Amino acid sequence: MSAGVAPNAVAAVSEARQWDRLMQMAQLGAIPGDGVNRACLTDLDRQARRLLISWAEALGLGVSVDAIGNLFLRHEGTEPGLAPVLAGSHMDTQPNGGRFDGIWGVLAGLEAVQALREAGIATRRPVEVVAWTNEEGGRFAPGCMGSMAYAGFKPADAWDAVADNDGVTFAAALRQHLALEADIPRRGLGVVDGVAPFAYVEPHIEQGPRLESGGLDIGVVDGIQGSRWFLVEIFGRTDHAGTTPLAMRKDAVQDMLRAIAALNELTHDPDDVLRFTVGRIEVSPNSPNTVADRVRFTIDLRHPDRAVLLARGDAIEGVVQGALRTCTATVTERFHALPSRFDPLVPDAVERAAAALGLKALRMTSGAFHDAQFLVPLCPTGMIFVPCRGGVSHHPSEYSEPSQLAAGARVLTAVLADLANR
Ligand code: HGY
Ligand code: MN
Ligand code: MN
Repeated sequence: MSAGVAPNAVAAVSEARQWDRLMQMAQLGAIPGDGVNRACLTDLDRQARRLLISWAEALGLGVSVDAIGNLFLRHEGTEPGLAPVLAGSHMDTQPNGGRFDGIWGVLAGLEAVQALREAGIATRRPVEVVAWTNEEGGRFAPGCMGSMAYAGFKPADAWDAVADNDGVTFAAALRQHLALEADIPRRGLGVVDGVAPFAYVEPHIEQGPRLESGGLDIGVVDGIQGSRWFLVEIFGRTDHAGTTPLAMRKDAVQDMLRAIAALNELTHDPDDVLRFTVGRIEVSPNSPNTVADRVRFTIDLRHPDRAVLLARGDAIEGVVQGALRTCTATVTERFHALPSRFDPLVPDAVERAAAALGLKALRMTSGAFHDAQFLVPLCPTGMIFVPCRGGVSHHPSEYSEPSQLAAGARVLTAVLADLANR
C-alpha cells in the first residue's frame, strides 16, 4: 500500500491533539526553561506511562508490559497472528532534558494509530506502539537497556547491580516499578512465540542541525553511528591538603587530569567526526582540604566507522594506564554499540511517504544512538527524523514546531499503513 493509498488516515492526523499531548507530558518533570527531567523507573516516569495508557485505553488499544518494563500499546490487525509492525521510542529524559527527545516518537506512534482507526483503515498486521525502558542511561548506565533486553543483546538481569546516584540498584527500581504496575497485563520479553516484529519504525527529533539548516522536513535515517561508553575509576590516597608535600601525594584528581589530557590526544580528529565526551566526574571524599583518593569519570565515544571506533576505543585503557603518575586505575566498558545500517525496506517506505506528502527529505545517519539500532538484528528497521531548532537537544530549549512534528506523524501514518498491509 503506497503512501498515496492512505490519504484519509494521513488527513486524520491532528497537529493540535499531538501537541496537546506533548505539552501534557512535558508537565511531568518540568524544569525551568521549558525543560523536562523525567528519569526512568521513577514516580514521574510512572505518571507519564499512566497518562499514555489512559489515552491508549480510550482508543481501545491492548496495553502490556514485559519483564524489563517495556510498554506496548497494541492495535489489532485483521490477521492477528501476523508479525506486528512496531513504532515508538522512549519516555525517559536526560536530567537537563527537553520536551521532545524520545516522547515525541511514542506520541507520534499513538497519533498514527489513532489516525488509522479514525480513518477506518484496517491493517492486516497488528501495530504496536512501544515505549522502551531506560533509553537515556542517565540514571542507570548504559542506555537502551529495554531494547537491548528485548532484542536479546543482554539478559534482562545483566544490569541488576547497576546503581544510581542514591545507591538504588536497577534491579530494585525495576522490581518496585513492576509492582506498582502490577495491574497492567504482562507479556513475554522479546520475541514471543517465535514471532519477531515485521518491522520497527522510530520517529525522533534529529538532535542535530542538518534538517533545519537545509530547509528540510524529514530525515530518512538509514543508519546509526557507533557508541562506546567506559567508566574510569582512579584510586589514590587521602591526605591533608595543608601538610602533605605534593611529591608524596597519590592525588586521584591530578592523575585524572593527566588521563583526560592523554585521551584528548587519542581522540583528536581534525575532521571533527569523532565524538569524545567526559560528561560525569565524581570525586571522593570531595572535600576542599583533603587530597582526593578516588575519582570516577565516564567516557562517551562515538564514530560512524567501525574500525575507528574499535581502534580508538580499544586504546583507551592503555592510554589511561600510561598517563597515571601516582595512582592506579580500572577501565570498564559499559556500552558497546557498533555502527548499524538499516535494511532498505523501512527507509525506502519513509522516503516514499515523504515524497507522496510533498515533504523535502534527506537520507542521513544518526549521530545520536537510539533503541532502533538494537532492533536491527530482529527485523527491518528505520527512523523518521524531524528538524529541531538549532539542532539543540539534551537541553531545556530543545524545540520542534507543532507543524514539523505533525508532518513526522503523517509520514509515520503512511508508513504504517504501507508496512502493516504487506
Ligand atoms: O545519547 C544519545 O545519543 C541518546 O540521545 N540518548
Ligand atoms: Mn532519544
Ligand atoms: Mn536523548
